[in-house]
Amino acid sequence: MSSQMTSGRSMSGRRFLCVLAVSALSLISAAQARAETLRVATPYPALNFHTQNLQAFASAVSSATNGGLKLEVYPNGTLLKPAAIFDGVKDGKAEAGEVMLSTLAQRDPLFGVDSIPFVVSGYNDARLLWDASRSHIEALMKANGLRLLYAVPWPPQNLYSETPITRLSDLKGHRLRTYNAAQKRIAELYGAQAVQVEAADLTAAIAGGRIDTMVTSPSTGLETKAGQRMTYYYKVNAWIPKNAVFVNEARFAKLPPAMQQTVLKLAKDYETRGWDASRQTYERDEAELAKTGVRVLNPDVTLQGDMRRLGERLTREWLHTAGTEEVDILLNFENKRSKAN
Ligand code: PCA
Repeated sequence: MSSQMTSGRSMSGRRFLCVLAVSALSLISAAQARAETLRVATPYPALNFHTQNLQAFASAVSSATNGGLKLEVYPNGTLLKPAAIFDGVKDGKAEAGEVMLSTLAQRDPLFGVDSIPFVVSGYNDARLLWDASRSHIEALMKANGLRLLYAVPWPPQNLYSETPITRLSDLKGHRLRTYNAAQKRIAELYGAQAVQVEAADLTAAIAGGRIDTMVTSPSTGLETKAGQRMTYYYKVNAWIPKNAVFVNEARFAKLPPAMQQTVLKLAKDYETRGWDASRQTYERDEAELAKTGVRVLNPDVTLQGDMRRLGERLTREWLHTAGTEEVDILLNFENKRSKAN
């Protein structure tokens, strides 16, 4: 009797545990069912510092929401082709994306404000220009159904070449790799052939000799083994372009409000981290580039003069296509800069 009771008690105890386990499992699967996933498309390689910052942002979002929100990062244009990311996120083919802002300059000159040559002279200037332009870019994204999360700069853009360049007219006849409208204009002005190449195809384009000159960061030069062909590298410091990470606004609005706040707060943190990473990457990658046989050079006085004139010309041209809003941004930037110096 007493043994029956014991076993009866233990049976009901076991049943109780089973019920507990089953309901715990169903709670977990309900949470998983509720877990939100946003796919993030980026054109850039997994090991690039932008993508690593994005991955770290995604992990931070996942931890802060206890796995409730997952950002799945697809590097190298694997989810959407680089040129299709902006429209793809707008149209809901991916929930979020990363693009370099100036690749969108043909849609609106505002997107090209950070790639007018020789407007900023370094990271501090780049930061002031971002302070002056951020709200405008945010509004422009919003008008496209997108929510800006953060923006992080590439290191300064320098000139690579297979042969020495002492003046800009030396670009004549070269195959200049281009990634935005400003670079196409430079090719046109100096009689170079513009060859549009996405970052994901750049290693092959260099190895295959499709291009013999380019303007990009030491990071991208290193990642694409530029030094195997282009052993001249001039620190012209042409501009500091930024990548922006954004999400489809309608999709974002469907997330629980607390989750939205978490994402926006972390986006701020990862913008700051991204800027720091960019500065550190610049120094490090330029030193690494030199080790691969690239001659890291300061531009000749003639080249410097040409660059200054090019900057003035492209600023004028940009202002022609721009409206009062764009002019205001540059004035606001100049004001901030004169106060800072
Ligand atoms: N690397 C990217 C964009 C700017 C940069 O430094 C590229 O060359 O495509």
